[in-house]
Amino acid sequence: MGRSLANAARRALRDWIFLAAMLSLFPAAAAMATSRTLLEVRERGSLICGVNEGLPGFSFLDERGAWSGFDVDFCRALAAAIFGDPAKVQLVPLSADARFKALQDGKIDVLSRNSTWTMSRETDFGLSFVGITYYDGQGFMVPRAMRINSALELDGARICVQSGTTTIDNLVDYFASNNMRFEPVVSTSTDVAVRNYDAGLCSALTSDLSQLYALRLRLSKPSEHLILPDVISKEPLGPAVRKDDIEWLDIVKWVHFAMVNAEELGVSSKTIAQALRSQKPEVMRLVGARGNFGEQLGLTNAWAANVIRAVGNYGEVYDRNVGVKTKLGIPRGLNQLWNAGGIQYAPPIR
Ligand SMILES: N[C@@H](CCC(=O)N[C@@H](CS)C(=O)NCC(=O)O)C(=O)O
Repeated sequence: MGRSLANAARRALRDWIFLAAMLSLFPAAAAMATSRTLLEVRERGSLICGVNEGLPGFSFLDERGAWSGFDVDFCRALAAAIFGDPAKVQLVPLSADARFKALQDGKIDVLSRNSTWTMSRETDFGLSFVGITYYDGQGFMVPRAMRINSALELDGARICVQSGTTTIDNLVDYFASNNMRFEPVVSTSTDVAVRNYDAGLCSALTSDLSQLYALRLRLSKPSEHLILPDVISKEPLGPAVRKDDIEWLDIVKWVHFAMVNAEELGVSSKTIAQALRSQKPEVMRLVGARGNFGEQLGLTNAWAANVIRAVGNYGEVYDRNVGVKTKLGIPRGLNQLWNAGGIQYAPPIR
């Protein structure tokens, strides 16, 4: 009897100590949830974002030294979410071969460079893709003079392609599965691939379709080249981060989702002032008028409003950089919102 009482007392004491420890630890645990990368970025005063060395519409440096593009805008959106200022970003141009190692080695905080999400890129380099900002697929460009209508007519062709890409692997698979042969003309940079193709060294240039639209603009006679209708792969493009900082992954992921949700809710850089006065619960949560979603990420509650004011919602970024009114002229297609015929779909902020 005496012993069971003593045991009960011991158990009660143990439970009490456990509870007290939990209660005292909990706020500390919440504070510890702050991303290490975020702390470094704040300390440094700018975000370091890896981008393409030069791909019109996605990441492009003009003669006046100004960067523009869909991927560059994502870097700016992230800077706006963190600092309230889209200019607090250093862009680091990276080749296809160098990009994942640069991220793994901590040379950049995030990679936003027309990169396809594949399993081995995550497992080999210790990375996580944050989402799919652009649904793409691989295609072929050929001179119109060849008078072909399908990639299946390319048996035996010389094909210009870039190393360090999913493109080259898909090319091998596609020709093998269709019992066709090809001769690869491999370059380590797009510049060389385009120059080789323009000089007539290959009958076709293969790349992600979005990139073919961009690269066609660089040819001496763009209108003389045709992008074939075949789409031979899935190329889900998106930003990537290192796997060892899940709180950072959350920040980058929710910036993308906030931009997609903003478009769905009709909140844009032009309507953000009205949105801040909105009484719609979903809009209020997005712009920080209800809840503390930004603080939960280690940011301020104005995080998404700052992104939308500075860079715009997903549709604005698409239209400005690659949409039908730009030189690239790429229809929204799969990148239309899910409720408008596409597959861009973001989890709710709630
Ligand atoms: N999405 C594919 C292809 C990405 C890629 O790097 N494409 C080349 C061909 S256009 C490119 O952007 N090159 C630009 C460069 O290396 O500067 C991947 O992630 O592997």
